[in-house]
Amino acid sequence: KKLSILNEKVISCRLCPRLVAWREEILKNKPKRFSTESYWSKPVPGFGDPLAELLIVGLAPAAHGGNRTGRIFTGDRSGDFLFDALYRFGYSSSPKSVSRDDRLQLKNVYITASVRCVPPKNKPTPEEIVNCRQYLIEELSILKNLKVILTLGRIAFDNVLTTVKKVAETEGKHFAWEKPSFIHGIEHSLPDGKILIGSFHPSQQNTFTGKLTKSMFDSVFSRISSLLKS
Ligand code: DU
Ligand code: SF4
Repeated sequence: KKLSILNEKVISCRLCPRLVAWREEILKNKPKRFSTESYWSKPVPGFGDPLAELLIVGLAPAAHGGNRTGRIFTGDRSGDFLFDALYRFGYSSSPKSVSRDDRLQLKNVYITASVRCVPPKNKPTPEEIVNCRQYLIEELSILKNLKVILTLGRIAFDNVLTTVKKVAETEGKHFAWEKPSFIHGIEHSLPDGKILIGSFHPSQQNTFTGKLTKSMFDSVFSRISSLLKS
């Protein structure tokens, strides 16, 4: 319930003028295979199991992926790579996420992004990341069972660290920490006991070049499975 209220708020957000304008540009340049499709063309909310122990944080929706379908990591190659792994590890009812009404269900995982609107060149500005942080803060507070946060890419990793630090500060907890630097497979214990894991992002750029292989990604999910079991 709280999540659906939050998601309604996200969907109507227009805080970042550059991104509101960019989605209009995208509509003018649909690729042929989607030329007759009507695009979601709004902020893309998080999706998944409200009781999740695992939160996955990506970068931002893709122009012809999440921005088209309205579901995060859905309708593009990054999403295909992610949902295939989620299915094989028992988190998704289907290996392929197609659209908001394909009836796919996630179990024990919730997926969100650092920035919920598609940015030009997949590169949000620091200001846009700050604008969108409030929604991640709300998700972190609503998802009561979280034990592990998997971030995809450096931006998501840094954003979660900064977000957790800001939340702690607003609660009057001050702690000095050496900010861990991002490498694939990094595992870092957060002050509240959650475990933060960093993976390379499953973008085509990484998966087609072999920077992130299926077996590297599987290792990350194997590790998460054993963390959640213990
Ligand atoms: O209507 P709802 O049960 O709150 O679900 C909204 C949305 O979230 C639905 O499209 C499926 C997804 N979802 C899920 O993937 N896993 C769950 O355990 C519950 C909901
Ligand atoms: Fe709002 Fe986030 Fe979209 Fe900016 S990126 S307009 S803060 S939903």
